[in-house]
Amino acid sequence: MANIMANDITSGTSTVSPSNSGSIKIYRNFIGGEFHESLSGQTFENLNPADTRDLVGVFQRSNAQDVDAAVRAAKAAFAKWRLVPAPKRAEIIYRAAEILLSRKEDCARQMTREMGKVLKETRGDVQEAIDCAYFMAGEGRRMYGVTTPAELANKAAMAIRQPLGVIGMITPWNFPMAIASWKLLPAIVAGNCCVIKPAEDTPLSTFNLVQALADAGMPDGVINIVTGYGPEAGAPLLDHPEVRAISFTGSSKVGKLIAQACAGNFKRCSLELGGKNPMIVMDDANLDLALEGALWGAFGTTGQRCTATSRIILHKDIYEEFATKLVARARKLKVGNGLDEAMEMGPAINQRQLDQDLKYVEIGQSEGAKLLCGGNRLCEGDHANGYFLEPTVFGDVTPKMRIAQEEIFGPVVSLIRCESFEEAVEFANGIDYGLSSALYTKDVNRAFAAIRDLEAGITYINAPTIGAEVHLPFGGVKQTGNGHREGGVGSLDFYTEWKAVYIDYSDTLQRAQIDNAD
Ligand code: UN1
Repeated sequence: MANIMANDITSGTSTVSPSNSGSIKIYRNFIGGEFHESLSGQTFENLNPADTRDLVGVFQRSNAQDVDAAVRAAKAAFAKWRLVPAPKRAEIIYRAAEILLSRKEDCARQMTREMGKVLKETRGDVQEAIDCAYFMAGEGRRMYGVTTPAELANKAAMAIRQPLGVIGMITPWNFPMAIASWKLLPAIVAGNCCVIKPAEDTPLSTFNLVQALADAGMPDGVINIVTGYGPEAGAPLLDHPEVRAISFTGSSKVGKLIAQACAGNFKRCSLELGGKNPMIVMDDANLDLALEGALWGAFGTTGQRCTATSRIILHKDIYEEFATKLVARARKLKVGNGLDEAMEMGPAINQRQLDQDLKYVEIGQSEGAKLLCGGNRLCEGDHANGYFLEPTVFGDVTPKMRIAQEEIFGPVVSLIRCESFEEAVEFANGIDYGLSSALYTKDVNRAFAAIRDLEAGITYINAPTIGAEVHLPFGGVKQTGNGHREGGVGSLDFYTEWKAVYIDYSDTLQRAQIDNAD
């Protein structure tokens, strides 16, 4: 099988990183089972956000010509891949799951280096890809369609799933392997071929995932990787006439541009966008449990999840107690390089994200919220070369403040006081987004009312807003997306076309709606 990992390049070049002991890894685009340098002749560096002296690798800065080559390779592979029986496609995915399992620790460590989140979490990210692989391998043996009686005698009717062709994927940096797996695995089990453009901050984890598939026997060209920046390497995928569908996870702002580009040529497009996820804590809740949930939901992954708990709506009777306890615990969180097992929270992904977090700290203060803890960049000692921010809690936030409305994507959480359950639900729903939501209560009636009334694609009862499992639908309402779901069987709906099939075995012309009308 093609080894798609980097060739070790003996250095001597000027880009050698001191912490890489004289050798750097250069990764090439993976196209048609081979490695190609970008025709742009340019590369970019993938740096560790916890320590920017650590160069993870050098990747191709691709352009439209590279994308075109990848799409052509995918199209050529599709001619054969579509004819491989789905259970056979699934066997490759199953084997890839086993391979990934054996490489879990290495993949997690590499992911922590490129993405920053702590090892416990990167192990979880790799595990999510493994789970997705096992699940999608099962789908290869199901791929259920529909058989149904025809309205005419001696006629059979059914609906079957068919692949689309070449799918373009643009993936984010926060779950660099899990989210790539949510897209790639249902796509290929259904018989499609893919071109994936991973986020420029975290391309290595996509290589690690695709390497496992290649080692498991995936034919050349079924998945192609083109690295680079959105406008240069992502945009050409949107415009390419041979790309039948685009799957994107990222910001609502970019999602709108993608939807517009796809609308122009009727390209199917799946968008997983922002969130501003509320956790409601009622006066009857187990407060200790809610506190653990809040810490994990708000500061896990440094708040860089679309599902992160970014608003905590507290019943007025428990507000003070909860706020005091949360602040005490947030102050104690160990922030640092995720490769150190003792750390609980890593850095922001890059300078731009850190700047955005800091900007919202200012915005929150200027609009009258009370900064209860955090808000500062950590830049002394071990933090000196990374993008670290203190876990930040704002109190006395009102529902229409910008920090309660806009996605920050950092370790910044807003506490909002409510008078009643009804008001909490109103606040929870009073935003543009609708991805995840949570309610802490012991009252089963309220729990079911919340499940019914919270405007979100996901509702947790007595658990924080993060922690989706791969066999359930993942996605949201309102500005969070355009109605598609990843995960679960439903994800196949995006990656397949339904074909209706009629087989008339009557040996006569039977006209539907006419010959059986009376
Ligand atoms: C994301 O928030 O970007 O549910 C994805 C979760 C993870 C996936 C999160 N399983 O938090």
